[in-house]
Amino acid sequence: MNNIVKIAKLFLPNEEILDVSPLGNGHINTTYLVTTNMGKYTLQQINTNIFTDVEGLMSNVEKVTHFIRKKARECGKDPEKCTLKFLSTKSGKKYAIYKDSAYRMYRYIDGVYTIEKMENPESFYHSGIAFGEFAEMLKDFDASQLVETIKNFHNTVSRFRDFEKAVENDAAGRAADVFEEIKFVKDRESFTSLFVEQLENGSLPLRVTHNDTKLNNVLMDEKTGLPVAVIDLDTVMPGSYLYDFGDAIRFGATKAAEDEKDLSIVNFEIDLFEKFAKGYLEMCGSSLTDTEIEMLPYASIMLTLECGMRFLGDYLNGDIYFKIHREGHNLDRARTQFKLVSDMEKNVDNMRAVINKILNK
Ligand code: ADP
Ligand code: GN1
Ligand code: MG
Repeated sequence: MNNIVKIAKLFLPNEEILDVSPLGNGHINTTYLVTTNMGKYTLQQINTNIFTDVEGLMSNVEKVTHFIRKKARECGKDPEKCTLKFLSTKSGKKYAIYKDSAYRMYRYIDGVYTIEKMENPESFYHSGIAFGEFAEMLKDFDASQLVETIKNFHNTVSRFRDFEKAVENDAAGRAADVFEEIKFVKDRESFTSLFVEQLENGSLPLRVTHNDTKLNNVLMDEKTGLPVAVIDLDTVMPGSYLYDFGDAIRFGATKAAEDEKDLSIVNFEIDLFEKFAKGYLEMCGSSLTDTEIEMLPYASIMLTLECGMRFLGDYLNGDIYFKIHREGHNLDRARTQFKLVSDMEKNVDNMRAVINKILNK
């Protein structure tokens, strides 16, 4: 922790660091809560194996948070609380390099909590509102200002190719033991091109999207349970509303944790789907095209399948991307995703009926 104190000082030269403790449960960055004599801050080590262009990344999040603050002011919201506010170092940069690693610091938003597992359905409705509002706020953001922080992030065709390579290379010697799971993905190859083709031929529009709409990327107010801010903005880039909708459903439309080992309790729940869809569509439904609306049930399946193949691919590669906390962690995660995909495939009509009900169609 000594190094962390030194790094914190690069952003806070005039404050006394009283405490540093680990924060949150993200799979990518390493996050700390820093308490000083003047206030609280979040210090993050950026995972530069994944985000190789730190300059481009920080320029993206600066532009996006600046834009959100402006929008918040326009509609009478507290601009200091509704998004991340990054601190500068002495040299005026929004990040610091220390021993080959990149760090950034932002103001800690106090009085909030994040949800790691769906327990209260109402909070899923509220996260729908948060991500729907986020989409609506960024509707007129000029996408050409953003660099692509991770190439082909939700390109499921390229994700499938990466998966095939992981199977072929079998770097950790694990492929033979997960034959069933590999087959599950391979059986769905033709499905993986559905959105890629529609984006290419223009039947789906390109939007500015969050791209990582996991429930724990929304800060909730401790007192009211209402959403305060959407965080983890590293993957904000041109994308599709279907990515944000599908990824949120993937994580929240089940009461089971993403890494639950007992698959008998991993079930897709249509009532939870309805909660998120209602919040999301109340905020941005009028901006969606007919094709986007028609594709929402498939978005749930696509993003869940994509995440499952990323987890399984990482397991095969020897756990080099997602942080793991136990042996077989990525395999457990992949299995929950595949169980949800199977459930969702049986629920396409039900999902469609829910969407139509919400939109009064
Ligand atoms: P990762 O990319 O690793 O998921 P995040 O930016 O999502 O990184 O941060 C990880 C976790 O840290 C979040 O899920 C949240 O619980 C917590 N966290 C991050 N920023 C804040 C903040 N400003 N206020 C309160 N909690 C935060
Ligand atoms: C990662 O950073 P975090 O934990 O919010 C990942 C997402 C996955 C998610 C699965 C940059 O999200 O794409 O859907 O894990 N983020 C990145 O839980 O790869
Ligand atoms: Mg996160």
